[in-house]
Amino acid sequence: MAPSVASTAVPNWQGSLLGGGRPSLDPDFGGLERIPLDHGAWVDLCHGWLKGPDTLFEVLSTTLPWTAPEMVMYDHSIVQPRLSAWWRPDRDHPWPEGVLPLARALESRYGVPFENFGANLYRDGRDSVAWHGDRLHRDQNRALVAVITLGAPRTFLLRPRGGGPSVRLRPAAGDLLVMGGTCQRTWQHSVPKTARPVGPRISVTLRPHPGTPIPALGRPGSEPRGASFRRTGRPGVVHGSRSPGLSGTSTANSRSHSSGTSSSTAALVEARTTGAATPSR
Ligand SMILES: O=C(O)CCC(=O)C(=O)O
Repeated sequence: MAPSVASTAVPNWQGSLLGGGRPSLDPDFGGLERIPLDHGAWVDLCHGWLKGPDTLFEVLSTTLPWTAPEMVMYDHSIVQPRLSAWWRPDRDHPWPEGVLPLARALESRYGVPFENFGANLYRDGRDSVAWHGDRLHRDQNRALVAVITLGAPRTFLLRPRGGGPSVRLRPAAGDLLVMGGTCQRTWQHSVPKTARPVGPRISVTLRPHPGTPIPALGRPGSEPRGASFRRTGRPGVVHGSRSPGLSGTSTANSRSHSSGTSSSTAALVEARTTGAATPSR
């Protein structure tokens, strides 16, 4: 593991006109679209789920213990072309400021605790992540991986593991993307490099702990709790065909996290309307 990298290593960061202010999330996941993929995989997209994403960007970029881990490629190791920080929060390793309310809101919607925190910092267009499915979740029939984008938009690609047309998404600051069903097993995703000038992007990733049973989201007639649920076959840009329709269900519950947090954490991100995203402890 490479040593920690100075968190001030975020070049060219400029917030947007509308991205500042106190972060608040939409507990109703308004406008959420489900993109059904082949082989039992799907992606949920909720544009503008988090208001004030620039404020959270500033907090996380300056407080997380960023590292540039090495990864083994064939017979040699290379430094990962992005910075990362991840852990499973507990009393000794608390949630980063502002992140627990996001995990709680996801738990409320998807019916399973999102206990593992990760973040990736793409400093500019040279940073990227290659095609992959999450290793820890590949053995599970179903998995959930939530990605919240802060900072600059970057292209996010998905392709079937066995080959086939790819799906191109472009999540922007405040957008929520959730990969579900068999997505980690039957599909791969990547954030490719770009030669265009782009500002830095942070992806906050939240996942249930590996091995946690995941409810079968998507049976017809029983949809996730408390939100409109627009079905679509058309993400921003699509290459190739996709399977129509949607199937599945969600059983929401209100299990609380056992992990610790600080009062400022809950204070930084708040539900935009009262109630649903309030921690249920
Ligand atoms: O940064 C992203 O949007 C993708 C993150 C990801 O794929 C990962 O960390 O496994």
